[in-house]
Amino acid sequence: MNRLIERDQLIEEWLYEAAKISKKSFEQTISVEEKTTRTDLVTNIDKKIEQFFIEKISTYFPGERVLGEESSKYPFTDLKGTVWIIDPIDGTLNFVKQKSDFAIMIGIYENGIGYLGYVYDVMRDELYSAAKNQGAYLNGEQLERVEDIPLREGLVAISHRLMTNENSDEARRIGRASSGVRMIGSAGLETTRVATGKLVAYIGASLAPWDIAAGKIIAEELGLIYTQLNGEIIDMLCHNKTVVATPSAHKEIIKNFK
Ligand code: 2AM
Ligand code: CA
Ligand code: CA
Ligand code: CA
Repeated sequence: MNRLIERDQLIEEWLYEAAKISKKSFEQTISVEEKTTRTDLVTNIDKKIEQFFIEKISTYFPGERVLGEESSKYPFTDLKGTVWIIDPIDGTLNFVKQKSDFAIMIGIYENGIGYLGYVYDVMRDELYSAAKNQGAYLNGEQLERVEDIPLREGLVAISHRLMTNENSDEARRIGRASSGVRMIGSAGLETTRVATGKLVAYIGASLAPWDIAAGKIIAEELGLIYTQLNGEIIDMLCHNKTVVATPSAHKEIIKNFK
């Protein structure tokens, strides 16, 4: 069997198993800890899912590195070789407070270049995936390239932190120039909304590689532009202020942050 298809099938099986761990946890008491602030949380389930992936990868793909939000030393020094960038639960605040709107995400990079990306919206049972130069898929159905809708004709998602802290004047200006602002609270799910044309852009405050890795591969396969907010390419070794958008919305948004 083709090695890529084999790898893809395994990853999908693991994602469904990880999703079961997350859903099963709703029947138990979840233990929640604060990391840096009262809104920066980690639960025992984030850690359990990340550990689950690390064990699978070391068994099936020994020698490939894993960079995971809850277990890796950050910032990273390089992305040499095959690197799995994992966010075990994207939208932990939503997971804890809403039991929905969270995603499990895996991006695989080869010497820094995105090669496979997965964003699994657990509660909607929607698996977004992409392989470089082979298109993006939703539950196995190929997604259409996104129409190049301008900012004024579309909805934008702007991160809570950007809206309430840094750059809030610019963020408000972009909001006013759009058809409306929406906030979900999961960078991965906001990116998949742009990927399906429901939003024209998502602006992230200070996203880590695991917030970006999977969604960026999916977005780029569909003709979207994913960069830093000043228009520079994403630095996958550190935090970035980000924008993922249609080409015309992207142009208009970065003008505001240059
Ligand atoms: P997380 O849930 O995996 O931490 C929330 O707006 C989005 O920003 C989520 O995708 C969240 O990912 C991400 N994020 C990154 N750093 C964060 C932080 N320090 N506090 C809250 N959310 C953060
Ligand atoms: Ca987190
Ligand atoms: Ca995240
Ligand atoms: Ca996370």
